Amino acid sequence: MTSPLDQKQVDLYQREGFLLLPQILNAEQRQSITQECMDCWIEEKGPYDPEGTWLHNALLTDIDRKSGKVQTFYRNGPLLDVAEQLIGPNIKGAATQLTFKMRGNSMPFGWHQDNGYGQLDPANAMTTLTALDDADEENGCLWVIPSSHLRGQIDMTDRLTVQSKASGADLSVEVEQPQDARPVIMKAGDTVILHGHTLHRSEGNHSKHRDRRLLFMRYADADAIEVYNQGTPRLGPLLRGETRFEQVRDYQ
Ligand SMILES: O=C(O)CCC(=O)C(=O)O
Repeated sequence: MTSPLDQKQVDLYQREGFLLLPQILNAEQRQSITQECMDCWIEEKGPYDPEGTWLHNALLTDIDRKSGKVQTFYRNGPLLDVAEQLIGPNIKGAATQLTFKMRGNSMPFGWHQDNGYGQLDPANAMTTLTALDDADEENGCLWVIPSSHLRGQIDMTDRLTVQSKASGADLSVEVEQPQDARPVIMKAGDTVILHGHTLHRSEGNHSKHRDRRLLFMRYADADAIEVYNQGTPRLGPLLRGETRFEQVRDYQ
């Protein structure tokens, strides 16, 4: 394995719970992935609908199954080496989705931990969010609370009947010290890596002319189980190393 991150980046990720990686996709790669993602989005959802629900306007799940370019990026792209460096030698893909905030969509997304949705054990899973557009405070960039992952998992047991974000379950939490929060300003093609316990949120997109589209891909330890699903393995493709779960080994 190549080690894409230097020690300073690894230390920063461990200390702050997030890490910005510039230009994981170059302009040409980003444009062609974006085009394919948009084709999938329009086919399934049509254009942004101001009357639509949050779910309708924000998420398209399993995008790796719909876009060949996303699948290649997810299964064989440079973020896999990052996952191996930060998680360990045995890696599976845990989820993909488009998470969009089109111009005019002013709905915020509250503070949450990605491991609050479909909680995994071990919890060292990481989310990668790759910007398909420049993202800043005007068009609804992410905000994070640095080092919030060090406080661990927020207990969601009383909130959970359905585990999946795709179900529209709102698992946002009240946060005591949001003055620590930092905007994650991204150029199109940059990727931010989030630890599964890092609290993050976004504001609405208040730009009249700019969409804010992100490609979400999550990687986990290949033996990670779903805590709220009787400890069954999270299904997803085995991407590196080994797993004790046959269902993951056989997953296509
Ligand atoms: O789309 C957004 O603004 C929020 C995305 C996010 O936090 C997530 O998908 O975990």
